Amino acid sequence: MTTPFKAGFAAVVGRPNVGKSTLMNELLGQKLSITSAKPQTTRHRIHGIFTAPDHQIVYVDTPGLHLGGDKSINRYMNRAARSAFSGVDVILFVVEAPKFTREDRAVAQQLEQADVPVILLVNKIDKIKRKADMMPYLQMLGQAVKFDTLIPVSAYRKSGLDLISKEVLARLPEQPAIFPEDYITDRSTKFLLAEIVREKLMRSLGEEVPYGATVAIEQFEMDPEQDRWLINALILVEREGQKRIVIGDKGERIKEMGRQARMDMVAMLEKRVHLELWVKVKQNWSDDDRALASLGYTDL
Ligand SMILES: Nc1nc2c(ncn2[C@@H]2O[C@H](COP(=O)(O)OP(=O)(O)O)[C@@H](O)[C@H]2O)c(=O)[nH]1
Ligand SMILES: [Mg+2]
Repeated sequence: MTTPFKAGFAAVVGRPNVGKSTLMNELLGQKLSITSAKPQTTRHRIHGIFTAPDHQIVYVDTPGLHLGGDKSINRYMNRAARSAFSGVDVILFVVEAPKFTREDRAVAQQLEQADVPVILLVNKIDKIKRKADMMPYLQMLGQAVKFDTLIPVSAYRKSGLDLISKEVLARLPEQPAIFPEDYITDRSTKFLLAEIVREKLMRSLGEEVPYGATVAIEQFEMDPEQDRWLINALILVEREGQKRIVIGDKGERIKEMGRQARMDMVAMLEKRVHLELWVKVKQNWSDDDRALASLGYTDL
């Protein structure tokens, strides 16, 4: 007798910077969602699809739920995160050991209303040097969070990942695959390319600029003569000063970002890539609903 096929959605939620995107990429065994040490790197909801012979798990990575910040983009990100609470089969609530901040508590409170099981993932346990320090932390979490099961994990060490998929699978309904088996995401290649450039921006720039910057892919076509992709990416910033910072001294910074982005694009497209980066000032794009929509910040 063959086992029945199981499929469903698992939302990955939590405050910014706890490692949601890193975890999803590790669970997929593929880099799909961009990550950086800066909070609010993930701005959109993105599906990561994992298909096995007898099941399909659709992970839903979300922007971190955050307090403060009242621009259109903050509202957009919180909306995108909250919308993942419903219409899923299980919620993976990620926190980072040994912390539990005001923002974590706010997420925990929102999840009390969730009508699907919550699996609490305690990530970054590689940072805990003494095992004894974990006990009081886990006890505190037991008081503060309503969850079905708790799994300590480390995305860095790839520990606990098997247990996550096992626990998710146990909570998925029997039904056919939701997406065709060769799908890895619900997002377009163009979207993923823009995200790659945005990751390099987030990683390479100082505190101020990243939140004022976004990326649009203006050209993405095959150059048949050279057998390579031609990609033009436009980096939008909010002020002249930011443009100078992005470009860097003698264009060094943008050159280095372009080099790193191109390498990721080659890995993703499995073909040679010619990438050009441009920087343009567009004031207030992050607090302008119309500008956001034209840049792809539309609710799904
Ligand atoms: N030490 C440690 N750092 C991690 C781990 N997982 C993620 N990080 C780091 O935490 C930061 C935030 O990760 P990211 O996935 O972008 O967080 P997100 O905002 O929740 O999606 C990045 O610098 C990651 O490299 C982990 O297991 N251990
Ligand atoms: Mg993220």
